[in-house]
Amino acid sequence: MKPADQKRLLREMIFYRRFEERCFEAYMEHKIGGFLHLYVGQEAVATGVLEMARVKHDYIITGYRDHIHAIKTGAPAREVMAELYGKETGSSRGRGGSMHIFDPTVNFMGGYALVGQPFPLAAGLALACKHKGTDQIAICFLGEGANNQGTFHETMNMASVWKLPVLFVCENNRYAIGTRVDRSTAVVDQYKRVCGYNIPSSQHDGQDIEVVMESAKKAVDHVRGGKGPYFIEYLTYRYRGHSMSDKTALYRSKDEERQWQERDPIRIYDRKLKQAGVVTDADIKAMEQEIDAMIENDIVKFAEESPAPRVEDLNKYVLDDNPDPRWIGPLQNSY
Ligand SMILES: Cc1ncc(C[n+]2csc(CCOP(=O)(O)OP(=O)(O)O)c2C)c(N)n1
Repeated sequence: MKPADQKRLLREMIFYRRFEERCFEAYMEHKIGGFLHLYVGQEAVATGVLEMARVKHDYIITGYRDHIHAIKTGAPAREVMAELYGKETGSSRGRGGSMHIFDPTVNFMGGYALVGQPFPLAAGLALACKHKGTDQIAICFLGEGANNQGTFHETMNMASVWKLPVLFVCENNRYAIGTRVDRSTAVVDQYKRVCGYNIPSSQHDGQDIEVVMESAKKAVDHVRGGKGPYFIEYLTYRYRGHSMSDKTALYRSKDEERQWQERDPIRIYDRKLKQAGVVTDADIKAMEQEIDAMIENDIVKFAEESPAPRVEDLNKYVLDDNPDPRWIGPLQNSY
């Protein structure tokens, strides 16, 4: 990879971290309401996998921890922030909030609150790609907790039988809300769970973006090459609680948190890039300052100054005869 691309990826991960931390602050200021699940600590997974996808071409879908997946797919960050603020300019016109970011103009098919819901939707998107005969694939990101849903098993079976072009990315951050994986799941290594469906799979370090990219490339090539689904598991960790209603995370030890923070994805990568002479401490400092200014003066400002949806528009976008004009083109072309 060229040094300019390495630098760009480091910058992206720093941006995603700062974006999420700024969301935390806005929530504490009561600017953002409802649910908010932050992605801090897991940045290398979405960044690395989607770097290997063809974004805006492939279909991307995920659960409620979705802001960064949407942005990396190409949804404008200011629209994602405006969505969190519940504003009319948001990705879902302020109707969805944090868990329902949706932007079909870039083939980002959501953001879903129900655990396991995206599995069959991803299979459906992959089936559409297969019928259309394009080289598009569907990529479905979900946590390890979702793998205990019935939809997981139903989807794995059909995806395998029909050899669908779908990549399942399991972000194993060890906890489903407050339940550690070994307390809920008989087979702790998630990648082993799809053997019964004859789906090839592998498990990797999710904190080192280079490892993520290398493994994701092989998985994407497999799926795009017409060989059917692939299931890839990344071992990762969320630093914050499950959501804003879980501020203390008392179900895990401080020691464990510290050990994972020592394997911080941004630190791992910036150390590598510094050793390779690609960036200096001064470059990183400058990046952070530029990012913070952009988040404040562009992204947050846009969200704060945007109008709220009007009460008169309560029914807008609810019925089929009144769709959002922004979405008609992309959706019609899709199906
Ligand atoms: C169908 C359904 N059941 C239960 C819940 C409540 N719930 C929300 S998040 C969650 C845990 C999911 O954990 P995981 O899939 O590992 O994702 P993570 O939060 O770790 O990213 C549960 C049980 C839900 N949203 N939907």
